Amino acid sequence: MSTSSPIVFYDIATCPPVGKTCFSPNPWKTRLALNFKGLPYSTTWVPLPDIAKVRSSLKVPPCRKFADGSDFFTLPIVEDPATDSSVGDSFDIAVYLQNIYPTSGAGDLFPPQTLDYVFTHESPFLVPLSECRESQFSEYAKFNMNIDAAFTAHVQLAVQGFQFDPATAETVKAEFVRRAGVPSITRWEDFAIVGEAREKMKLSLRNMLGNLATLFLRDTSGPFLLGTTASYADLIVGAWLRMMRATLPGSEWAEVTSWHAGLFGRLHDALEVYAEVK
Ligand SMILES: N[C@@H](CCC(=O)N[C@@H](CS)C(=O)NCC(=O)O)C(=O)O
Repeated sequence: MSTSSPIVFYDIATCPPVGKTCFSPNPWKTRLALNFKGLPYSTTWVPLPDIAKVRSSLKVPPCRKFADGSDFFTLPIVEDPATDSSVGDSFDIAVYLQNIYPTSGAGDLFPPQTLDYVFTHESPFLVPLSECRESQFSEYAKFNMNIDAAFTAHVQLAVQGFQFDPATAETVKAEFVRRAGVPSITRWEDFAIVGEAREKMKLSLRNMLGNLATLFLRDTSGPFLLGTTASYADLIVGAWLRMMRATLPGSEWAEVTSWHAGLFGRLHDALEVYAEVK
């Protein structure tokens, strides 16, 4: 199989400089996985309001729905000319890369391991997460879903730090307000969480990471879940950490990296080798 035509990776355009401000966690999972596999690829930056058009033009069906049941068109998508495939869900992309390029780059994205982390959340999310489908790597699929839930429950801490592309920022903010569909949110600024409520959510984030840390402490040779061997499970957590680093005020990111004896700061930094934006 030829890899001469590079893969095209579609990510969401953010504030210039291109590639310095990307914060979307699911595209980050894909970027980390592509770099882990050492595959040649280029990034196509898609303005958020154009995602539905681009996804439809690539004939990739939506993989997420809004609470009202309507289609939610998302990125990432990976288009691979080598197999004439387009894959449009970050988990499916990682599985695809593993199946098509099993030994490339750093090797196995899905080494067998127990990933028994469960996050429980009382109230439903404003926008439901993708469902966990049957997968060849079901332990990882469940972990992905639980990690998405765990970080999504704290995403309000990050929202005011989203660095939108100025060309579409106002449209995007208005769309997010519309999607929230709750009377208490009529302007973008209403998403902000400040003061005591913010401190409470930070404590909850700290506790959530503390529970997650117990999995990382099974092998203390670190910084990864399997000690010195990185897997897609580390990339899933690492992608959300990238999002947090890009969006939290610097002093709060410093707090996050100091919690739990610096475990998550070390994980974030250890994944820097797979974080190049191409
Ligand atoms: N299950 C999907 C979810 C993808 C997803 O939710 N992507 C978000 C960015 S992290 C998105 O494209 N949002 C577009 C929007 O909010 O309009 C995956 O893992 O790829």
